[in-house]
Amino acid sequence: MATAVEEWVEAQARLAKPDRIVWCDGSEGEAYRLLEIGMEEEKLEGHPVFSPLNHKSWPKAYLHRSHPTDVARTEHLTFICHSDRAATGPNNNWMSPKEAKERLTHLSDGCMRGRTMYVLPYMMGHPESPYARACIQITDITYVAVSMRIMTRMGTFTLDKIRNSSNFVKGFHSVGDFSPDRRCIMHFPEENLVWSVGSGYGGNALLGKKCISLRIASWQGYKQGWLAEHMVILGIEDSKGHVTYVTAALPSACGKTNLAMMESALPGYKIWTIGDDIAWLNIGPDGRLWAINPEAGFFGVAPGTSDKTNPNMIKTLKRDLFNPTLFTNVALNPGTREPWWEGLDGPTPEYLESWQGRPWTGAEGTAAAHPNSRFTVSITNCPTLSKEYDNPQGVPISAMIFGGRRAQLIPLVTESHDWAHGVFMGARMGSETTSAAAGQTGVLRRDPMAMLPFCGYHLGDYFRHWMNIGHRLTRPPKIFSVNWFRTDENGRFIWPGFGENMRVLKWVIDRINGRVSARETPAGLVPRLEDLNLEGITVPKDRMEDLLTVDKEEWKAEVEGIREYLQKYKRRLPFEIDEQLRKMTADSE
Ligand code: GTP
Ligand code: SPV
Ligand code: MN
Repeated sequence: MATAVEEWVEAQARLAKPDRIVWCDGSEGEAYRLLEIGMEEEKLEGHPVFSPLNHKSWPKAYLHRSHPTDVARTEHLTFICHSDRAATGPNNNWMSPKEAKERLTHLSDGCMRGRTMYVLPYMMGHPESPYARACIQITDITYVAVSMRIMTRMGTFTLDKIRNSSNFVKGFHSVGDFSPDRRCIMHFPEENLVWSVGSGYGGNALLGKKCISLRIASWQGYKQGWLAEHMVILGIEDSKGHVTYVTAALPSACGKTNLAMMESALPGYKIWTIGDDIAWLNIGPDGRLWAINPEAGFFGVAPGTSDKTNPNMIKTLKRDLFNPTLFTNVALNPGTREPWWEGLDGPTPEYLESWQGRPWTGAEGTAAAHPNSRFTVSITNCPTLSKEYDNPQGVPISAMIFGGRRAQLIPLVTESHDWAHGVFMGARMGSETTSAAAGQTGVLRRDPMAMLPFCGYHLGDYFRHWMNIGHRLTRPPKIFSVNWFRTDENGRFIWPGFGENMRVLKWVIDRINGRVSARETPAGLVPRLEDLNLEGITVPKDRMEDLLTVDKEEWKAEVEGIREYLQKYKRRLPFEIDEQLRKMTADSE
């Protein structure tokens, strides 16, 4: 008798009509066989799906060039298809499940003709974790199959977990004809189903990531009493060897990966990496919040990654240990077959091919690597990987940090007064947009908890859910906000960032342990300058003061912006958020 998984896969095959079906076992050998197929058989815009890079300098590295219109998440083509439209909120595009299925059935009918359908059984989370989820994705491109092998725990053990139950999250993926007109990423939270056609890009196509581990999981968490968040998880070891675990939510391309594997500029401190993008948070029997990283790899932004900014990532990428490493839409030095991107160490090679494979001289005024070019690499290659990474229970969280990219106003670091104020701090976050999503960059948008594009239900209900989680925690983490991105009158970053961010994390730990006091501002509690370790830092003292000052007039405008934005969620906002809004408005007058 066919299992529920087999029945589902067969039904998808009847619709998509692939020439053949391959059930993947998730072995490393299989990943290399798929790479061979991608190098020899599959073509995309005339070039192979994969080409090998220089394996002397970049072991196991392969280049993938995407379709030129398929380089970032497309939020306007992303839908939540819930039977109750009101449940999805103004923060999501909605389509009725019936209409969405009709559209998808039409787009998917015969979409795999002449192609292979790969069936990928994988776990989000350690298979032994009570918080893990079993998932099945089908796809018709080797790029996605290999990427999923790197990004998740893929293997037949998943099928043993599922057995004959229907308790698995389903993902249908086809690149279709890559046309943006026939592209859509649809989520069916009531059916544990994601259906994505027309894109091969990360967040649109590696369905275990944003689609399942955030949009579907956030809805499950809402129903079941836990949180799925766009957060890094890291351990901070102090000079006495004590490790404090914290999470941090920053919007796309705002510094999560860099923070997760930072090389501390403060002697005696060390960062241990657990996750760089997604955290699942459950309340433990001890009344604390415990975090696991459901993923098994990094899908990181290439530009700006160097030995100076993120030496641990360069080491990860060059390590000859587990799995192939993929580079997507970076530039290529055709002479040496080495990948290149803006911000990489060393001189710019004389001759480069752009991310689209065309000769590049720099005269074009455009970047050689796409600004959202990325690498896909196994987390197990990371030299700072925490020994707790595979712990099925996760790690206990002492602080949560919200951040954004703000050229003005928002202080380097701020602490909230309590849980409700902290949730409000997350809810009011704004950030200037980046190239991780299609559309204009550098525009300020409100991005509550860095979850605006990823919360699978009404943000008003989400804020209430956060408040409820707080009521159930007897030892809640402290909540902070950070901003690494304040600029001077010439548009240059004032704060050096990267490894120097350790100075801010140290203050966070000192506050957790009650070692230092803090100063009140309209935005919350900020450090006294003398409590920050600034030894060896080049930022002048008055500039440092600026980074910790909240301009009253600018803050008033900010308060107005926040109020206007949160108005959208009005009827579903929890009363605690209303209270915080009132208090903030009164304090700013
Ligand atoms: P997603 O993978 O899209 O979720 O992005 P992310 O939040 O992991 O961002 P990532 O760490 O990849 O950083 C994105 C960009 O911000 C890169 O170009 C980094 O070089 C830059 N960046 C990261 N941290 C800092 C920092 O502390 N200061 C400054 N100025 N730039 C930073
Ligand atoms: C992000 O955009 O937040 C990413 C990359 O981490 S993607 O997987 O495309 O969502
Ligand atoms: Mn992300």
